[in-house]
Amino acid sequence: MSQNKSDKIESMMDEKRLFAPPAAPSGDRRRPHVNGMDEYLAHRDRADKDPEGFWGDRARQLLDWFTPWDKVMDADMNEPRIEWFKGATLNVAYNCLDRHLTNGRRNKAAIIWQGEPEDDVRVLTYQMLYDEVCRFASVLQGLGVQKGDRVALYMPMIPELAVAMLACARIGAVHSIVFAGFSAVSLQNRIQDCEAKVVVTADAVLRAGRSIPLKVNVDEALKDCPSVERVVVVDRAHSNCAMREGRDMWWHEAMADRTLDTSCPCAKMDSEDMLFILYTSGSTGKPKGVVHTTGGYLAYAAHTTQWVFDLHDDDVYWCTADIGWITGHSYIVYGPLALGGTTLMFEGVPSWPGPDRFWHIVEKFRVNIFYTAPTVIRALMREGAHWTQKHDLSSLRILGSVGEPINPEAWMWYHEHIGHSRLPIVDTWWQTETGGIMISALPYATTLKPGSATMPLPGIDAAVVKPDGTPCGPNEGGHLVVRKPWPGMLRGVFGSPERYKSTYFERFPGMYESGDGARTDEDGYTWVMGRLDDVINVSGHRMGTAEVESALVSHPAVAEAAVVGMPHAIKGEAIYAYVTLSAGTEETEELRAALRTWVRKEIGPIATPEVIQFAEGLPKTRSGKIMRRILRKIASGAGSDFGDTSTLADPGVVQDLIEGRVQLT
Ligand code: 6R9
Repeated sequence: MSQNKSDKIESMMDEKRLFAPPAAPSGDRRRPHVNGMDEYLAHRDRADKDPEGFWGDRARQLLDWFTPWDKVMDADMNEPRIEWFKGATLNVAYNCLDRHLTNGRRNKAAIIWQGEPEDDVRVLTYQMLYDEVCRFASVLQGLGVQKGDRVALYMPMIPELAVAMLACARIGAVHSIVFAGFSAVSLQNRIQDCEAKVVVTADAVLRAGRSIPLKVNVDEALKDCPSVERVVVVDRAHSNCAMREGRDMWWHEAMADRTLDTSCPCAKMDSEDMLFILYTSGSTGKPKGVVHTTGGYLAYAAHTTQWVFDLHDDDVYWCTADIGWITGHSYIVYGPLALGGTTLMFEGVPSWPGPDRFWHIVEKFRVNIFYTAPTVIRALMREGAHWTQKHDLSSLRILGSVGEPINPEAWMWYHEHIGHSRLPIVDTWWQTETGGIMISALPYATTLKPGSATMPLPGIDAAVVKPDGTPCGPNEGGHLVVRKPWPGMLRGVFGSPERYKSTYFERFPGMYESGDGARTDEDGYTWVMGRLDDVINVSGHRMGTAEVESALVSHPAVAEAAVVGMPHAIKGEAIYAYVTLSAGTEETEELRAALRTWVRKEIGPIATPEVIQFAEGLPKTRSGKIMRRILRKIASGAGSDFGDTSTLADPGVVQDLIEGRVQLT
């Protein structure tokens, strides 16, 4: 464990402050969905005793099904075989759109979009969003996209992205969203892996006052993607990107076709049909295509959105994530829209044109529920609380946090300056693989402890276990696992059943292994410590060390590379790379800069190493395994206390590495 992590844990170990939940808002219409601890405990009790009854009821209450299921759950995590709502049929777009046209929400704002330029605001009512989705679903069908085909979405945060997702869901196509900050190489790998037939993109991304070309990356990626037949391009920035005749078409032209079938019927999907693939970093090799299916995922997204954010019909709800990550999938698009909520979608960055961008938007749209990441809080905290005081934040009711453990200092700042010392903060622990929130407070029920995600949601059997799978005692650190299946869990790693099994279900038979370390305190509160595997959490985003290493060694000057996480005040963790150069290559500042650019280009800006240390050799065991524990220690500034180094082939390298340590400026 790195210095950073142990510091964090120490400060969290001392954390004793308690914050009671606020009184419920008055009025029947605003009665919290889970009102008080007694209701919470009743749900938990029911879910423990009768999980199928509990989840069946929730799925029936929250979604419209074309045909009912034969069995709520048929699962065995040993195999693993996971099926939820077996035999039932439904459609995700129907649940997010069609049904709201006749239940009184037709003219309600489904999406409020704030573009980066202040005046770029679009509001799509449920009717308008429905019309757009039907049109684009017809466009996709016209391009030959059929049920089960994969469509890659590589887009900025614009409403067309949500439209494209729902259009895929409508016709049973599987979307695979690639974060627009990823490079052409990353895009290419993902398209190749899922064999997408169509790519939807935009000419450029508007970000921090600049227009960053995007379509060029698609052109680059498609040099070696034979599965892709057509590309649809949104003209976001009027940047005159190149269009390839016969392959590329403009979104606005395709949508203007008056012969399109604007009532495009919903495909009847089996509950276990694939809804989307989302790639995420693991500890080894290439990113994994996490597979989510229709019924269980949507039921779980809707269920958690309703309970954790207490979403009501007249709320304006804002999750600041990018839809390129799972948080945006579940908590900007699917969860809120399934519930008929109003979801705010934002293009841009928190710091431009000023560090009060978010607070300005909260005031502008009277946001009630605000969900963001600790890295954002820390960055804005550094700019000073006076930026928050310029705005009326009194509309806020609930605050949320996701992506990494929130350190108590950031929690307190969030609570005092954004929550005016009265709002609950739901710190939500979950993963791409879990589909939705797993461990979190419920805003009107749970007493909070800053830095703890509190307790598993009702029906979620999360536990901290020892390496042999038996439960840890109070405050004993161990592996965070889930011992019972839940509807939102992943159903596979695309194209790789072995990797699915070995990554999540092998080490602890019959349980789901999260890869995170945690402890449970004497009150049953969970404190997540971070990854136990070789995954770094940079600004709340997962980055596999193996991915960055493989990008580095693909550079001709590099012989060997080892990458670890180092503590970083804003990002939580940053990337520290140790690089051994090929014989005869000189260690220069130019090369250092070139390697950083190289990684950016290979993977994307989030993978850029903060520090590159040139090293003569790496600390290896006699069997050739790099001892990352030592590298992590050195990166975090330690000069001694390296634990047992007796298995090192050459103990001398440690001292050399300490001497060559690069200080952050
Ligand atoms: C939703 C998301 C998952 C990893 C996860 C853990 C870390 C996320 C957290 C948290 C502590 C929280 N993580 N939320 N750690 N407290 N509230 O972030 O998914 O991108 O797959 O990352 O993020 O380490 O394993 P994903």
